[in-house]
Amino acid sequence: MVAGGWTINGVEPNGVPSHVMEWIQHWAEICQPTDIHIMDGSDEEDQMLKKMMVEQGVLIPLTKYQNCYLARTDPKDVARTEARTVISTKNKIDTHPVTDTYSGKLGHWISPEDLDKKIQSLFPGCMNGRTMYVIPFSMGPVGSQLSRIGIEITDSAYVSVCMRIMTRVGRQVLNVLGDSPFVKGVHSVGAPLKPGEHSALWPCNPDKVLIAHKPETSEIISFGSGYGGNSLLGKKCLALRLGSSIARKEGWLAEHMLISGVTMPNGQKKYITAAFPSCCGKTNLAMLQPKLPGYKVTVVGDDIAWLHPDENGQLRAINPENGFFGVAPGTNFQSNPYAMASIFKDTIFSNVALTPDGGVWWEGMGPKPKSCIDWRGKPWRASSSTPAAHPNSRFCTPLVNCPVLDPAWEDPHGVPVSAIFFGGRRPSGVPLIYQAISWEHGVFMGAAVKSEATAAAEFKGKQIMHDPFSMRPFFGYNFGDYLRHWLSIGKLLKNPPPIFMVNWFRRGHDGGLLWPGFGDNIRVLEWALNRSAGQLPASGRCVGWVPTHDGLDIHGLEESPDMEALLATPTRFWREEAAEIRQYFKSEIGDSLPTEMWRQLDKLDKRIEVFSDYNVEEDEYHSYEPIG
Ligand code: TSX
Ligand code: MN
Repeated sequence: MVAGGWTINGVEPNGVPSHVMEWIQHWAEICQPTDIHIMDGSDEEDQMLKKMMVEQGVLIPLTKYQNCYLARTDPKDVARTEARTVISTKNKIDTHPVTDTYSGKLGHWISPEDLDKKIQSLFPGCMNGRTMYVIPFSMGPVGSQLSRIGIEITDSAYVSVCMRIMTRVGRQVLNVLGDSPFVKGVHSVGAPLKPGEHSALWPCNPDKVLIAHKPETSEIISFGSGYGGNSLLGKKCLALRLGSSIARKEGWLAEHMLISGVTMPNGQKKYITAAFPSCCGKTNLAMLQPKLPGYKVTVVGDDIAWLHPDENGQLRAINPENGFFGVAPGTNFQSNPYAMASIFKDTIFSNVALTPDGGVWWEGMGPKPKSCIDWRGKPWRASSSTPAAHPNSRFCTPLVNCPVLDPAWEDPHGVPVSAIFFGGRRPSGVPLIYQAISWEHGVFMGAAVKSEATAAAEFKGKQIMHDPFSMRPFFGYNFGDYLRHWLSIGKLLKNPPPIFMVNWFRRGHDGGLLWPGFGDNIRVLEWALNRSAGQLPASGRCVGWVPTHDGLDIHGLEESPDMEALLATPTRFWREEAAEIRQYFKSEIGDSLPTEMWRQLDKLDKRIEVFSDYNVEEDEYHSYEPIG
């Protein structure tokens, strides 16, 4: 019995460390749940929770598949809520690089006092009529030196079953924890029930959403939203926002990156990491089906990488996650055959369409069904003008389902990193691939990443937006300090992995895409890995090292790509780009920007003029129709 009158799982709790019990009790007294359930992570528990949610109508069993379910969210709770996501530090400058021209784009700051007031106004009684689930979870293999333990309190059973997919959940985590500190996550959908009152199928409180991080005390507070990115606290909140802050203190990096193994025809295997903003196909690249004979790609992770310099000065990566939380629309047997082979068992879908045979459908999955039930639960016909699945609908699937999961996916020491990729969706000016001249130049390239706007966040329309390191919504501390930290990590590495920029999305004068992408991207990875092995010449240009005219293997492509157009570095474009980056650095980062970044920008300016004779001009900035 916990003081205050709660029994746990209906019994006396045992084996739960006392500092954990005290913390649970503290929040139970504030939130006033009906009962408390500490998750053990067992199959029986999982089935019990799913059965309960099916009876409540929260989950719909997908009879076409094995152990798959559909959840439909409230239409007001379909994505991360960036404007309501805050970091709380004593000093604003520890969160956001500038205080005078503060835009909030690189993180919203709130004072600890103001956050406390908000918590006190939101949480008392917020779990009335609900069960409080306690989820002990490990980010990274249980017991690995590189892993971190968190505990999430939530009043959502949906969150509990999704956390069990996305992280390692169970009592073994508490055994490893012992009396050590842990990351404290508190989540409530913010929809308490009065006695006898029925819950909404997707309880939430959109007007009062708050996603708060306290890096100074390792706490996460999430209120009002059940959407994954806001409520599965191990993912963006712990592994990226708090993670990046912990990593800075401890001398490693927490990044928004996929990790994949690439086995070459000679049998050699190299691991790569890659950071792309949303809508660039990170999950598709992570489990690429290569279209060059003899190549094999295996996946370690598709979203988050924790990168540690080891004692030999080698950078090593672990995936802190245990599952894929992927965007469904656009996923099909051509774009991502291995995702399609993963997601039709043990998966929780959110906001996809339900087909009459108990299956799922989404835009870009394949032929339209004649009719189905759309993500809002309304009848939908092929002639309907609204999408059947929400554009941000998701599959939540355990990594072990993936047929090309890398054998070292759970290696407690991580995998060695041979190359780091940045990328963006750039319709013009940016080559298919180029290589940084140095680690410092690579850090500059990461800082200058831009991409056509995202669907996952709340922005509308197509705009080319800055998304440095693809981390813009996920920085846990001052971006200027983050850049300094990246520069210092480079100095710890014996042979820093080469850094590349890729762009699958360049368009020609006619507006058509210049590169086939998908499985043919292996040709680009091949070039990068050969470069990193020092086996290829390259052409020095304003942006860095670009493939020579015959540098990339394009044999066997159905249509011969215009390599000249794909690799061009037009002078007029790059003058404008460099000036725009300078403006961005000045206004958004200001005095926090490391001097090395100004130096890199000056060097880029110089190279643009020195190499201007070599750079093909693009006639006009063309307009184009989006495809697909
Ligand atoms: O994921 C993508 N990748 C990486 C794949 C490993 N996408 C999808 C982005 C949205 C999530 C791509 N889209 C890629 C790509 O390389 N390239 C493109 C653009 C493109 C779209 C369609 C075709 C070619 C390129 N061709 C046809 O549809 C026939
Ligand atoms: Mn992501």
